[in-house]
Amino acid sequence: MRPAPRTRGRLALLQSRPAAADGSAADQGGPLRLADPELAERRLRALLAVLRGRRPVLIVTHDQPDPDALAAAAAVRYLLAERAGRAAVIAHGGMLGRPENRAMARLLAIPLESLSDVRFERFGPIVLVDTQYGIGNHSLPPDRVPAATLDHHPPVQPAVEAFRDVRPEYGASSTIALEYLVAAGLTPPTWLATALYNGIRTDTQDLSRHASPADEAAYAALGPLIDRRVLVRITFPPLPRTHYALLRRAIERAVILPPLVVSVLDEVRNPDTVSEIADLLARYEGADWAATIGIHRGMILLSLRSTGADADAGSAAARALQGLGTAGGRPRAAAGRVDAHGLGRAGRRARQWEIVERLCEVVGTRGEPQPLVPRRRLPNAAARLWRT
Ligand SMILES: [Mn+2]
Repeated sequence: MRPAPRTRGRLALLQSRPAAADGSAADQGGPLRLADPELAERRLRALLAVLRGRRPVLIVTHDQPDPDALAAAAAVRYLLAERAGRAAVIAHGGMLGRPENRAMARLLAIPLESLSDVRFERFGPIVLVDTQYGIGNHSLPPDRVPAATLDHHPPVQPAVEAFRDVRPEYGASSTIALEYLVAAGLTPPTWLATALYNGIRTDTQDLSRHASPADEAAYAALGPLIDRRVLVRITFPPLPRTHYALLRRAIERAVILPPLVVSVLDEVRNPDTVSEIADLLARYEGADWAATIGIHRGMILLSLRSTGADADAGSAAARALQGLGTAGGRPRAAAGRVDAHGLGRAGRRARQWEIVERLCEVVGTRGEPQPLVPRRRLPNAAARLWRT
């Protein structure tokens, strides 16, 4: 175990940081001051206490883990290794969908296992990261109760775990995880700092979306520690030819139903495609709402984005899927899913357009539907949504 510098009450992240030659990046950084160092230490002790034991810890993220989930999970694994001499495995359901997320795991060497390969009897306690027991976005079987949870999504039910640290006011689980490292007197190595920075960066859109003062402090403290060349390679990874075909299909299918732009993708091989296309459509200058809908393994997936001033994507998605499925999210970004296993191929496709129709209702669509890019005619289902 590496000895780490530690000062009580003033937990410095970057005490021995050399000054940057050009004085640029380093000026924005500085030691991470915890708002309440004693609380952070209490939380650290409580977390390590519930994770005591000899068998490896199982760290579980939500399915299709995003950069924030990957980074926070990697930080917990690092903390356990450094402070408890404890092995841990990070496991998730689904796949690493976005090319950016695959590049992150590869370039930062974050080891991941598929939850479906996990033999639970090999493991000791379970930690849920960036998700919670009772939230439908992870694949931990319900009879496996976690010992601990670190998350920043609003709690959905009373705690079942011995230790729960859920902070909905935070923009990223990475910020929460970093505070544990700091409380433990650990400075994240370059790869982990880069991961945490990327986690905060993506979950808060560069601190523009749902960022708390704690996220801002963490981001600033991490800045001088990261490898910016690697971060650029993660942000702009090489794309396979299939990716361009996918973009073409999504754009061709996009329909403007003012103030909404929506693309209905039908079957997608990769469920992250749905959120990726929603992010792309959200940049269309002529709409306040962007939605993407697709089908993956019998589930209909919805991603909703809002760019309007008072819009709330989370509650809009919940209203659109009410009685059909589950949804949740934040004012700018939300996701939902509808179980369509009972429907045939045609039924599933029709159900997607039923969701579009409900979205139109929720956001108050008016005016004639138009294709986003010129094409001979609208999809029939879109043409039928014409309303006066
Ligand atoms: Mn997150």
